[in-house]
Amino acid sequence: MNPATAVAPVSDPAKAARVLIVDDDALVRKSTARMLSAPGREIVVAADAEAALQAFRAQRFDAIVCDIRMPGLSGIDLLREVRKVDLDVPVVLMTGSPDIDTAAAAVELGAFRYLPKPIETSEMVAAVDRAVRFCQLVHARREALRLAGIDDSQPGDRVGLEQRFEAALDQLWMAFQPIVSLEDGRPAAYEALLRTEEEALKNPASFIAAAEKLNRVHELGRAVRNAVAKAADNAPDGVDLFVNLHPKDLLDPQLIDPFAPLSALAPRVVLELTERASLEDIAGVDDILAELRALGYRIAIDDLGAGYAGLSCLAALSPDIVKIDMSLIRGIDKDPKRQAVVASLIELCESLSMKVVVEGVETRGECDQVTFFGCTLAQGYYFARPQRNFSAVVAVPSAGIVNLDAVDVDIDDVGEVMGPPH
Ligand code: G
Ligand code: MN
Repeated sequence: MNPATAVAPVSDPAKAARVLIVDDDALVRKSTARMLSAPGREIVVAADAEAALQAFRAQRFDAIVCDIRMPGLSGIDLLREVRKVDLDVPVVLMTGSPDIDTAAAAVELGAFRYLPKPIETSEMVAAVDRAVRFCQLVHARREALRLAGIDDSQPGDRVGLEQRFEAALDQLWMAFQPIVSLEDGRPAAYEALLRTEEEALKNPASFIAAAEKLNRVHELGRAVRNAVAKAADNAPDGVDLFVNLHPKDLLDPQLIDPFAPLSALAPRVVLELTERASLEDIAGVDDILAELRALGYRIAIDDLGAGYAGLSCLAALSPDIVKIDMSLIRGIDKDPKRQAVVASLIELCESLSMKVVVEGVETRGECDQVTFFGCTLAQGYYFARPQRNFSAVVAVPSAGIVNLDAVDVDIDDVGEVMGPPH
């Protein structure tokens, strides 16, 4: 490749729509560029996929027109690389030898069109015109969402979402937040919270929504449980681990497999099921819960007070532990209504032999208030944020800051305002 000729703008760079043409055949490159030149369009040509990628990384394009068979990286390889960073740019593939494999790959990677050569000028122009308009529509829609204050960080197309989801799974890790004993200020347990380094799915709610959209909830659940089992080696002795379940996880045979990695730890694990989601659609939930208990797991109902769990759900779960949602705790020291509700919840749960954990304690006042109501277990930023390690640094009103062990504090600030938990 001669870098001087590999990438060259051949029309006015000040114009709006930018099209990248990639073909190893100089004649095709030239004729395609000529076909597509038009006022208001900038054409950039590249003689191979490597050069195209370089150009693509340097500037935004509204469409890419690319030959499939080229020396070095193929057009399919180029499309795959492009999709790793850009889920929207339309790619029109051209090929002199159409076949099932490349056509299937083109579909899978979200190619915009797959055109067998020779390609009529009118056909090429129409395909690229449409591609450019689509690209502009996607950008305009993004802009509109942004104006409306809607977060559109979730990749739109399935291929892109799948790739992001894969990357998120690869970079999955668990944060741990202590559940503190209000009696002695020590962590009695830790809740494991889903985290990933993948930028697009950094918010755990988006990560879970992606799993739901792609029908890969079980895969995510297994990854979480395996990661917890692995991290448990570093957990202090004697503390329990709380692990969030998606309702659909209940239908995964791996959950009740005695040889699954988490099953070995079942006696020290509490599985949280959120009150926000319905368990009604889960067939045979009673039997599954019984199997989980037989393995040694305990069950908690999460976010109590934030969902719609009726008597039947509570009775079916018969949770060992009830976690009171943070919306009931927020400002409880100044709010007689919340005080009345939480006090009676604590009393009722205790009369049913269910342990209570209050969630989302952020201030000294909130902590004092729930302690006064007889609550003995609490979780929240007031004590510690979710962290990479098993943080032993907690603050309690009686003792002030308790630093039990020297630990590297690695504060995790991601996704603190979330939808469904995990
Ligand atoms: O619903 P669930 O309890 O699983 O939700 C846990 C989420 O709440 C985690 O993302 C965690 O980071 C967040 N969280 C934990 N403690 C607090 C807190 O004190 N305040 C707020 N706003 N969020 C918290
Ligand atoms: Mn939870």
